[in-house]
Amino acid sequence: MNIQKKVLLTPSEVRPSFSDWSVQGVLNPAAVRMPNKKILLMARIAESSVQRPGEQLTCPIIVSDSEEYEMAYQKIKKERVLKSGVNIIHLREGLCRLTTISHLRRIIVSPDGFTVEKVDDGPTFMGVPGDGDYGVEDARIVKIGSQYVMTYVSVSLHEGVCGSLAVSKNLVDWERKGIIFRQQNKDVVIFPEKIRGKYVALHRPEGTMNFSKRSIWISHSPDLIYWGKEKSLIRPRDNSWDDAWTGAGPPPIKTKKGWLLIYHGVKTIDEQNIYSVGSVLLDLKNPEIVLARTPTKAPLLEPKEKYEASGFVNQVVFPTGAVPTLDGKDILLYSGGGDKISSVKKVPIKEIFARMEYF
Ligand code: MAN
Repeated sequence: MNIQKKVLLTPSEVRPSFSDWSVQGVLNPAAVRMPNKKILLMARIAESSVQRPGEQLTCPIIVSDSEEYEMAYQKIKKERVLKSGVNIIHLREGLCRLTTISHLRRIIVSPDGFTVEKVDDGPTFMGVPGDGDYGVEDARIVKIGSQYVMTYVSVSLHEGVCGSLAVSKNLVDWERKGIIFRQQNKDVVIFPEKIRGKYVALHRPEGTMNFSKRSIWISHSPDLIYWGKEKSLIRPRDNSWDDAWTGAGPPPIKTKKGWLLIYHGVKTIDEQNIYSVGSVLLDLKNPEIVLARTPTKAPLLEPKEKYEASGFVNQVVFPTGAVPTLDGKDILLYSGGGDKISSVKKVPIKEIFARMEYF
């Protein structure tokens, strides 16, 4: 597929929150078109604090719920570490800790979607105790009526990994509404309008007692806060690029043919997780009906660019924002690459439809 693509931001272009911290990733940006036609991204900035060799690990934890970004440092003795990965540390007592802490930062992009015009100097939206003590990650933004609705992953001391919600009228001031999908849950996206009188979301329970593989679920709500009437909808498929687990990408886009959802699917080869991208088409009136899906034989996009094949985490293309171009012919797909950079790809909508298998 011949598509226009570009790395939008790399860690060195983002100022760390504290002078002795370093930015490891500017990744997984939410994207929404603003009234002035420019595009706003809310990217996840993953940072690490300085580790002093020989000492115990220090793990930052947010301790202030004011607008100050105030940290304490939990000290973890090396003997407590069972297994330490690039982005996560498993402790002997069964708990885990992250090697980075993330906040969300606002970035303004030109109307054509390809030029970064401004990056905020410091955190725009960060965790607070109980809502991301260990950070906030992987936002998605959707406009519902006159309100912007942001879903994100909150990683908290007592609540673990949850799907949380904040709303805004102006994309500057956000009102926190708290956890909407309790632990363990990620990749929450909300449809841009009510369907049959209810708000509809897709989300991905992580599970702890796993009887099934992790998949994308559908859920309904009268008010965006209380969710129910749930079921698993878009599941991993055997012998496919998405055979390990699936998770929603950006919020679904309304098209004449149905709701277009771009999602990520993972395949694990020799302990290496490979994050690729596919799409499904859901019925406009009843999104529980899947009309079409990218076939099992090949994804729509694979992590084949250099900045996706190797990064902070290798083999990852992870779309989180999708904005139609002004002429409506293409989708500007904003993704994280290798858990390190943010990229944009201009994908013709026709191509996405042509590459799906219709049921
Ligand atoms: C996984 C990865 C990390 C993320 C944690 C917590 O380990 O997705 O990037 O920080 O989960 O959400």
